[in-house]
Amino acid sequence: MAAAIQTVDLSAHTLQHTSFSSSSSSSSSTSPVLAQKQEAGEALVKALHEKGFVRISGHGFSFAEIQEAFDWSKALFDLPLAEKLKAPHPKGSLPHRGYSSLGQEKLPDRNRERGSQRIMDYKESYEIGSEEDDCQHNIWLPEEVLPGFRGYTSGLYERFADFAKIVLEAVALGLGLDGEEREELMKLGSRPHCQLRLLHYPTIDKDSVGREVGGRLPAHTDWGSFTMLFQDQHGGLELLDPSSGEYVRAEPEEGTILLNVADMFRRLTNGYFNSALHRVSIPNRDSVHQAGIPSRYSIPFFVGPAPSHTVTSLPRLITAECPARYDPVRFEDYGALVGKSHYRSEDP
Ligand SMILES: O=C(O)CCC(=O)C(=O)O
Repeated sequence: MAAAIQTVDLSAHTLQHTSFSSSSSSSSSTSPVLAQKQEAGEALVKALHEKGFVRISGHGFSFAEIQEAFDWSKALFDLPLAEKLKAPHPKGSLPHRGYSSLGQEKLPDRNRERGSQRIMDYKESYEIGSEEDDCQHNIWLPEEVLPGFRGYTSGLYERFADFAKIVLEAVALGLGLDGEEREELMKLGSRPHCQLRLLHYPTIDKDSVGREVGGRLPAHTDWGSFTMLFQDQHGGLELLDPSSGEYVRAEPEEGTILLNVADMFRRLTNGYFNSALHRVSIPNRDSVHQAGIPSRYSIPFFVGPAPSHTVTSLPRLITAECPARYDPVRFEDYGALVGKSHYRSEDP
């Protein structure tokens, strides 16, 4: 396994969150806060270019907030299946909302072993969007099934959305963007069109490890702009390091959010940012305790542009050494193409 994942501290951005544009930054050389923001923005850009993933500290989420989010997630997945199915994700890929039971979503494995019959996608999930989303409406459990869940998770969505904007501002600063190019970058995070996901990977008993179940989530890239993730203390997430060609284990680290680049960010930057291939794996059977592999919870927030937005590479990143690599793409067309292969549209 390759080196540890770099951490970038964004506290200068979160503590002093002001509307900032580099065109109005004449005082940046004299203000220590602006200098810190610039430094953090550049460090973030460097990590997203070299690796496509990074840990973020100074994000402003308290330990208690993160714990509360996991408590709600556990309360949800502890419900009997029949209750969870009162908010069913539809059979097709859209709307990408509500509860998906084990095996309902199947990501095609980008690193698939030929002929393998093993389950590589072993999880249940609940997808939540903005209450303001005009394209996909939420699918909620009846309030009495889990009182407070809707209110809590809607608030969590907004909390993540606030932070997503801060991340984009930091990236804009790090890339030295202003004017229209900065606006194009900011459009990669459309507040009502992101997605909060609660994920639960159930316990895997020792006998099934490697025989029936080969992994928890197959290797894939995300199709939005970028993803921010909290995970519990049970690891398993791995990201491909493009420099070494090896997977890096994203060991849980308290107080940090893991951020990975997704396909729209790669396209906007003409491939300057690496869209991170990642997976959730399981250890070899020999190293697994008799009780099996414990269940795992994670909470990703997928940041994306408005569905109608067309993502075009920034002119400054199209050069003689790096000619245009991607055609402009409407986000909903791209998402529909990718999403179709993830969800079965028929009953099993
Ligand atoms: O659970 C994780 O750590 C990763 C989740 C993920 O990659 C996804 O939901 O696309």
